[in-house]
Formats: sequence, structure tokens, C-alpha cells
Amino acid sequence: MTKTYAVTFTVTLPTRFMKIAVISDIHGNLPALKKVTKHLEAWQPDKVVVNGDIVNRGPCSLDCLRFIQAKKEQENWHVLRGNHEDFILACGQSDFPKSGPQFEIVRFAHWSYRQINEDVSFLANLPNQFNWTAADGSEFRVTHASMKGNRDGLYHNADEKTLRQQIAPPPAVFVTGHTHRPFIRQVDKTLVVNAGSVGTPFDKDDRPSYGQFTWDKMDGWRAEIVRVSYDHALIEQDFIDSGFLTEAGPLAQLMLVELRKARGLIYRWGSMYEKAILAGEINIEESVREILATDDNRPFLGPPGWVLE
Ligand SMILES: [Mn+2]
Repeated sequence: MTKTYAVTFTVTLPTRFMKIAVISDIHGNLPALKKVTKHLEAWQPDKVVVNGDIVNRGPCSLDCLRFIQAKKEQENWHVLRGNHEDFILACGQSDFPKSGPQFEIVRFAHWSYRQINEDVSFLANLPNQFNWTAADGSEFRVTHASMKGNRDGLYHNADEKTLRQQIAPPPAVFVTGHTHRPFIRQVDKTLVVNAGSVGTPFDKDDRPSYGQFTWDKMDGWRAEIVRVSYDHALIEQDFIDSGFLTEAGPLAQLMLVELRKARGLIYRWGSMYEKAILAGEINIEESVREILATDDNRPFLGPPGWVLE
């Protein structure tokens, strides 16, 4: 006599290995986004997190938004909100400036708002944070800037006390973006990682950056910042073809120079001229010409951007 047993059972095993890619601060740079996506997909992550600032400050906000929306729908990418999503949401509000120097200062954002056909429904529903907890209870957390707000950037040279306040309560891994300056630092028991920017790095390296994170039962968390090259001629062409360079106001000139220099320029311009522009002492075009004429910016001028005499 033989007996036959048919036993069926299901066990859910805890995840023993996890790969997460984090990309951030795309800012309407479609050629960079496509190249970084190709690179990260070859790495075959289990999860992809887009850490805000998909739109604005660049020529292809609409295309980048559509690209990310498709990835979210088809491949379950996790998409977070940055301060530039908030900026575009503000464009639709009744108190957003409509004319005068106040409007000129934010004209580029209004241009992006028009480019996305004033459809902010996707942006309005984005969460501020992504969390994943490993089998050992350790938390992986992603947010655009700090726990205090999406404009409160984390810097590589900040003191530990500042960083502790920015990441509180401390997870095992804290991933940020916003400053466009990538770094990896250990703060107490937290691995603090700024994944940098896909669209416009500000650390003098013009290659887009993103973060690769792995967790496994033996070694815990590891982080790496990856740089990816792409053809800058493509994004410069987008500055022309989209109309951004001619329609978004003089600040688009500064954004082109930021891209070429891989250094931030808008904040410097703002601290130098914003008050004077609002007071009517200088117009925005004069202020942009003045800052472009400085020795450190002159080498980065030229078509399709302005040429100064
Ligand atoms: Mn940004």
C-alpha cells in the first residue's frame, strides 16, 4: 500500500536583499533623465524613488512629468514632491503675481506651469516622504530636503548638530536631494546621503548623479553615488526648441550657465538683485547681464545663450 500526500503551503519569507535607486532634481532635463534611467535600469533595482523637483528651472517639464507618470503607473516608481512642485502649484493660485517686477522674478515658473497645460493634479497628490523598513527593523527614508521642510537642504560640510536636527527622528538611512550637491556621511548610526541632481549638478561635475542603495541581512545598508554622462548638446537644443530660452525671461540665461558650469547661480543672483528689482532700481534683464559679465561667468556664455560685448 502506498499513500500519496498532496501538501500545499505558502510561506512569506522576509526580504533578504533589497536594491533601491533614488533619483532627484530632474528639473525638466529630459536627455539627462533618459540616460540616468537607462543606467539605473541596467542595475535592476527592486524599487525606484523619484525624490522631487521633476519640473521647473529647465526646458522639458512636461516631457519629464509624462515620463515619470508612466514609470509610476507601469513600473510602480515612487514619486515624491519637491519645492519646485510646490512652486508650480503656487502658479495656479490667485495671489500669484501677474505682472510687474514681482512677476518677472517668477516668470520661468509660470512658463513651466503653462507648459504642463496648467494641469497640476498629479503634482498636488504627491507625498513628501518614502519609507521602507528592512527585516532587521532598520528604516530607509527619502525626502526632498529635511524633516523640517522641502527647502531646508543638507550640506556635506554641515555640523553634526544641524544634521541631527534635520534628520530627526534618525532612520538607518536618510536620503535627501535639493542642494544638487551629492555626498555620503555617517551621522551617529545614520547613513546620510544626498543623491545630488539629475538635471543640473552644482558640484562642478556636470554629470548627473543618482543614489544606489542595497540592504542585505549580513551587511546591512550600503550606499553609492553614481555619475552618468550624457550629451549636453541635446539639452541645449531643448532650451531653444521648447521656447524656454526666449519665452521664460532672462533667468533662463542663468539656468543655461548653471548647466554649463555645474554651479548654482540663481541664488547668488537673487541675493544680489532681488530687492533692487522689486524696488524698481534695476530691471531684471540689466541684472542678468550684469552677473553674466563677471569673470567667473563669461567663459560659459555663448549661443544659444546671450553673447555680451
Ligand atoms: Mn532642485
